[in-house]
Amino acid sequence: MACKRGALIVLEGVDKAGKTTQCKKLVQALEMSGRPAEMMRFPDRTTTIGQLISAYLEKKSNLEDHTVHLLFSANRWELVPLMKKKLEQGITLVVDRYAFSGVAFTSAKPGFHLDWCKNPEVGLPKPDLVMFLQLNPLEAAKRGQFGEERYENSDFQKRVQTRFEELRKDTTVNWKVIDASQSVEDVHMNIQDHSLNAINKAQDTNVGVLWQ
Ligand code: FDM
Repeated sequence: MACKRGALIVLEGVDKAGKTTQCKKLVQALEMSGRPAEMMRFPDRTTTIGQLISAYLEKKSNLEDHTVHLLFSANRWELVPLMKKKLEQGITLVVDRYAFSGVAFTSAKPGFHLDWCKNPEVGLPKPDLVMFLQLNPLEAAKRGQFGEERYENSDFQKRVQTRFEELRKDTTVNWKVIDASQSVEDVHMNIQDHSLNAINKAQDTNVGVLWQ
């Protein structure tokens, strides 16, 4: 490796847990401390595949459930070359949702098994750290109503939460659970600590391979 690689850091969590706010704050803090960092989010709605997904989420189109699962996965795969390049350049990537959302959301639908859902994600770059922003449904409700997009209802979100719990049992992934009911600043400090650790550890290792 010519320079020390960046770390792949993922934030996952239920709706209203503050993932996007925290991703932005983390990138800002890393940059301020002289560590190159960029934010990414999945789905990335800017690509051709991402636009299909976006129309589906906005309920402007309907897609068969297996098909949309594979599109979400393809949307990650199409960005892998760019992600690898940036990591090699020493840029830390802070990612808002990743394969874990992919598996948790689809497997919350009737008739979907976790293993089938994981399959297309096998081989993706493995995050050095996955932080799960934990917020109970009552706290989440206090933060406002659900929006109008697909999946934004409490019954479905509860099933998604259960699937995330299942995924967090996997010790091959470096999960950290963050109490998202704390203040934005306290959550940020917590996230920053874990991230600095992961960045230091990642520097001298190769990027791992997810679920393989
Ligand atoms: N989602 C997100 C999936 O169903 N599969 C995936 O692979 C990913 C990354 O899409 F409801 C769902 C999760 C959420 C929606 O919303 C994306 P945001 O607000 O853009 O994160």
